[in-house]
Amino acid sequence: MERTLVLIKPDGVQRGLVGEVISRLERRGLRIVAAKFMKVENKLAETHYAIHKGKPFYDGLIRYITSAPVLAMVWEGPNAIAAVRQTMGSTKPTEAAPGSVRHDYALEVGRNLTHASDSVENGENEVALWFKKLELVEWQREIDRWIFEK
Ligand code: IDP
Ligand code: MG
Repeated sequence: MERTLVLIKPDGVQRGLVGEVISRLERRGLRIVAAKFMKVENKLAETHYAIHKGKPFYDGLIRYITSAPVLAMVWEGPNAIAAVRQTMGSTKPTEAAPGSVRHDYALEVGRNLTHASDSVENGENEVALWFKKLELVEWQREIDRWIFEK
């Protein structure tokens, strides 16, 4: 079962979109594994976004993600990486598919509300970066067999 790190970034929290984003992931059928509301330290932000270091938007990105609390979560399910990226929409809100979170609620790439892991490998690494093993909850739902084929 794939796992993905989802962040509701500071703009999503400030705009009161936490419930909306969680609701969309729940309705999609994904299963929540972990959640924590937190202020992001500079060091965590820099590690998480290390791949973007040196890019023109990097400093602004670090300021953005550390500017106010975020809700960090882990979600799982078959094809969770692709499913959550699709639910969030393309990085640039004006290129995001209609019906996606970024299409429906955002305008600018630098205020695009959420993060979601972009590959299985990055998902595993990001989950390990943001959460301790004991914070990850293994559980089943009665309805799982009506959502997960296997
Ligand atoms: P992703 O969040 O869809 O995976 P990435 O390309 O990994 O997108 O970029 C990470 C984050 O950096 C984006 O979500 C966005 O917040 C920010 N970002 C990316 N490109 C730009 C830009 O051109 N200007 C400002 N911020 C950007
Ligand atoms: Mg990314």
